[in-house]
Parts: sequence; structure tokens; C-alpha cells
Amino acid sequence: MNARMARLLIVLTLTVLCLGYRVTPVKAQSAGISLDGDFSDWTGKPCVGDAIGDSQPTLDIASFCFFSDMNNQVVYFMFERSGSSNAPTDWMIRIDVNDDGDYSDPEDRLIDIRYNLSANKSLVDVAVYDGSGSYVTTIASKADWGESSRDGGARVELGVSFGNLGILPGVAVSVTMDMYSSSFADILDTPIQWTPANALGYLILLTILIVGSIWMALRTRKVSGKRKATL
Ligand SMILES: [Ca+2]
Ligand SMILES: [Ca+2]
Ligand SMILES: [Ca+2]
Repeated sequence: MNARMARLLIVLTLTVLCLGYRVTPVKAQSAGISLDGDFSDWTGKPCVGDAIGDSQPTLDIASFCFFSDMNNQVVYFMFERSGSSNAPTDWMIRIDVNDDGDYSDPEDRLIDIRYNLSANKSLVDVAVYDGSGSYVTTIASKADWGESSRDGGARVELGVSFGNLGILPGVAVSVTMDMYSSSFADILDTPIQWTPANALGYLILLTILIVGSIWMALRTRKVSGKRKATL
């Protein structure tokens, strides 16, 4: 391997590394999920059900789904309630990012969702806080990401980037998450264990292997050059 080729490979490797660590903003459409208030794209995505009737219908969680888009590093969420009304309701998704059984660490995240709706559209606000309650970012303000009352008024979809969730490639090996409705009126019966970093972990491993190969090649060349010089 000549020096020019080695430099080219280093640049390519650094590019791969940067792509692996990029923080991608939420896109309106990605990997089969569109944030548009149409829920046909959730068919076949991972979901857990929740008991019906364990809260007042407008705050009664019926199901919770999520889809992790590894390519764009966005996690999409969807939840459904058993009843409907046009009154605004509050929902929280909480994520134990450092997976220590406690949702209140600064590393953890709380996604605060307000679902408001009218006959023909929805107004969804989404903000992210860390586990200690500090504000992180606003994801959406009055986005039409839920069902209008005419369409059932029960489901909401949203997406949050890995970066805003504090999920670092190769660090967050496993996280636990669940959700609850306003003031714990209902809480998801089954917390979800999720491993977000697998694909990114492979990318990092590949990067380390490439960098290691280049370093070895350069070192071999340098040693070889010194030997030649002493002959
Ligand atoms: Ca959709
Ligand atoms: Ca329920
Ligand atoms: Ca925690």
C-alpha cells in the first residue's frame, strides 16, 4: 500500500466514522414510517398491547408500538388509546437509556406528548426532557401526527432521533422503555427491552478493523523503509 492510497483510505474511514456518529433530525418520511397521521405504515411493526378498561377511556393505553430506523438513527413510536374525545390529553414515553432500572437519571429521557384534535385534523406537540427533568429539545409543535376525531381520534405517531434520545453508538447496548398517560392514569403493563446499538456497534467494529489495517500497513512500510536505508 502506497502512502497516497493509505491517506485515501484514512479519509474514507473517517467519513464512515462520521456517518456512524451523525445525529439525524427526524424526517417526515423514512423506512416505511411517515409522520402523517396515517397508520397503515405501522402494519407488522413491533407492538405491545395493554389492558383495556384499566383507566378512563380517553387516557386508557390500548397499544404501544415502536420502530427503530437504524439507517437514519430515528426511533418512531405509535400509541393507541381505547377511547376518544377532543379534549387535549398528555402522554409520556420514558426511556431508561443507561438501563439501570431508574428512569430519573440525566442520561435517561422523557418524551412529553400533548395530543389535541378536532374533527378533521390533529395538533400534536412533542418535547424531550432528560430523566432529571431538564429540557432537551422540541420535536414538534402542532404537527398533524395523530388521528382526527373523524378518523377515530385514538392514535398518535412520532419520531425522535437517536441523538435527542441520548443513545450513543456502542454505548447504549440495551434500554428499557414504557409509557404512561397523564398523571399515571394508565401505564403500559409491559416495559419494553430494546437493543438500539447493534447495527451501529458493527459499524464501529468495522471502522476499528479498517483503521487497524491501515495503521499496520503504514507501520510495515515504515519499518521496511528503515531496513532499506540501513542496507
Ligand atoms: Ca404514518
Ligand atoms: Ca390500558
Ligand atoms: Ca436510568
